[in-house]
Amino acid sequence: MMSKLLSIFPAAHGDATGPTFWMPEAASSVAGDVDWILEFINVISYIFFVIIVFALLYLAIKYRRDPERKQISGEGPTHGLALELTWTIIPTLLVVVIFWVGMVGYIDLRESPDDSYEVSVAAQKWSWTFTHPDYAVTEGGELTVPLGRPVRLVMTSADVLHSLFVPAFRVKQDIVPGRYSTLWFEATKPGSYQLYCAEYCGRDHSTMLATVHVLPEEEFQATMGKLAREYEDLPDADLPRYALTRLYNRCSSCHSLDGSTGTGPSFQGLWERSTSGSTVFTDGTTLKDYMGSGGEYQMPENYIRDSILNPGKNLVENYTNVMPNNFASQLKPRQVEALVLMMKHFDELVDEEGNIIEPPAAEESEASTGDGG
Ligand code: HEC
Ligand SMILES: [Cu+2]
Repeated sequence: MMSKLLSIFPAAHGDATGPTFWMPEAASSVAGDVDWILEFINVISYIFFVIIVFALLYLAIKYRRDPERKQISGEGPTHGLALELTWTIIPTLLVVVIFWVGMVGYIDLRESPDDSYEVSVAAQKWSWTFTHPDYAVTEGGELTVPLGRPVRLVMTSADVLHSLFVPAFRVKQDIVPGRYSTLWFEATKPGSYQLYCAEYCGRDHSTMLATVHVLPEEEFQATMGKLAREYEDLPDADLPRYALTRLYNRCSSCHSLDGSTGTGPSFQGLWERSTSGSTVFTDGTTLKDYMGSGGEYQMPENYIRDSILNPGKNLVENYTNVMPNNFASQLKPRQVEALVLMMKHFDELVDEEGNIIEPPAAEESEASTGDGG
C-alpha cells in the first residue's frame, strides 16, 4: 500500500500497538494506516505552526512602527516568483498526498472482503445484540469474533440513531433506523476491547456499551459451539442463574436489580407483585383483575412471559411503552423460560442491594432447591 511506502511514523509499522499519548491501543488491520495519516497531518501542522509563528514574530518586530523614521524609503517588491512557486507547490503536494492516502484508506474501510465472517447487529435504547447466523447464536452486550479474519457487521436500529464505535479497531459507523448499514474490521490481536455507542441516543446513552472479545480461530469455534448449546444443555435448576448472568444484560439498561426505578420497573419485588396481583396498569386495572378463575393470567409466570413477549399489552402504571418488542424473535422459548424462572427465584440470586449472590460451592451434588412459593 501507498501508505506503507510512506511509513515514517512508528504507528504505521505494527498492526497492533499499545496505547500512545494520543491514541488508544491499535488492534485491527486498518488501525496502522488510520493512525499514520492522522499523525502525518499532525506533524505537518506542527511544522507549519512553528514556521508561521516564527515568521509572524520576526516580521512584526522587524517592521514595527518606528517613531524616529517618518517614511519608509524605497519601494517594496511586488512579487517573488521563487517564493510564490514554493508556497504553491509544496502545500499542493501535501494536500494531494493527504487526499490520496485518505481516499485509499476510506475505500478500504468501506469495502468488506468477500470472505468476511458476518454478524448481525441490533442497536436499541440502550443495548447491543449480536447474532451469528452461522451458529444461530445471539449475544447481548458481548461480541465474540475470530482473530485475523475479516468480520462484517450488518447493523440495524430498532428505534433512533445509534453509532457503533470500537476505538481499538479505528472503525465507527452510524446506524440509522429503517436502513441497514455495514462496517468491517479484521482484529489483529486477541483480547477484549470496548465498544461504544457514539451517537447521543437518549437518557442512558452513556451506558450503551459492549465488549468485543477477539479469540484465536480454534477458541472462537469452541466458544460458538458452547454458546449455541449454552441453555439447551443446562439443567433446569441452573436456568435462573443463566438468565441473570447471560440474558439480564439485555434488560439492565431499563430494569434494575436493587429496587430503584429506571426506565422500567425494578426486577426486585416483581415476583411478589405478580403473585399478589398488586401491579397497577395505566388503564386503571390491576393484575388481580386478570388472575381470577377464567382470567388470562392465572399464574404469575404467564403474566411475566407475556410482559417479555408482548411488552405493549399491559402497561405498568407510570411507565411508557418503550420496552423493545423484538424479544419474541431474539429469545428462544427456553431462554424466556429462564427469565421467568429468574424472576421467580430472584431472592435466591440477588440480595437487597442488588448484588448477585455467589452460587453455593457444592453445586453438582445439590438438587434444585425448592422455590418456597
Ligand atoms: C428500553 C427499556 C427496556 C428494556 C431494554 C427492557 N424493558 Fe421490560 N419494561 C420496560 C418498561 C418501560 C416496562 C413498563 C411498561 C410495560 O409494562 O411495558 C417494562 C415492563 C416489563 C415487565 C413487567 C414489569 C412489571 O412490573 O409488571 C417485565 C416482566 C419486563 N419488562 C421484562 C423485561 C426483560 C426480561 C427484559 C430483557 C430481556 C426487558 N424487560 C427489557 C422497559 C424495558
Ligand atoms: Cu445509542
